[in-house]
Amino acid sequence: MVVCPYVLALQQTGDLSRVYPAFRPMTAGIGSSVSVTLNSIIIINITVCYFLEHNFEGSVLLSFAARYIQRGWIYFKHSLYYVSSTENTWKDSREDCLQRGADLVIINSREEQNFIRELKNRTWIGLTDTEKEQTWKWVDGTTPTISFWDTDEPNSYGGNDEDCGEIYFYERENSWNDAPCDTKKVWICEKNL
Ligand SMILES: [Ca+2]
Ligand SMILES: [Ca+2]
Ligand SMILES: [Ca+2]
Repeated sequence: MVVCPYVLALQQTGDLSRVYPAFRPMTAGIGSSVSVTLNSIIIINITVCYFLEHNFEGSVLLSFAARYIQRGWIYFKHSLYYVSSTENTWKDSREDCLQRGADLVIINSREEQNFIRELKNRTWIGLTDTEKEQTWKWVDGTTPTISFWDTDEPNSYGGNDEDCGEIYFYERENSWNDAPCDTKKVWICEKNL
């Protein structure tokens, strides 16, 4: 019998990096192919164990995640994240995410906010008030249940039209800023598993 003790823990915590210490989300921008390969091997092993101990659906989901991780996506708590290597407008950034089968990142919790900050980039997030000024909505049409605006933001700075959300000073937990949508920035896509 194959022993896969971490599968149980995986179910309990849903966090691969806690269950399997060798699994580390990569730091964006560094893009070490060593850690990509290592993470892929680990997640493939977990996939096999999951299949042996549990069910087909679970293992399909994990092998699906493994394919994304091989292409440089980062796993964190039931989502996969892609950090762009170039800069683009908010709209074109979103279009890129949609083409990757994802969308701009939606920040649902403090944990997710802090995970995104650790990627250490000034980035677009999936937040906009294009439809109605000062009514901020995520790209899935929901309004934020928790928000991390920086001091005095959103402010339409200098009377400019600032309708797109970004992570600006990522050193701070409250790091969101509204910025003009046609400026070019790095972006982060999120794909929920
Ligand atoms: Ca999210
Ligand atoms: Ca605005
Ligand atoms: Ca602003």
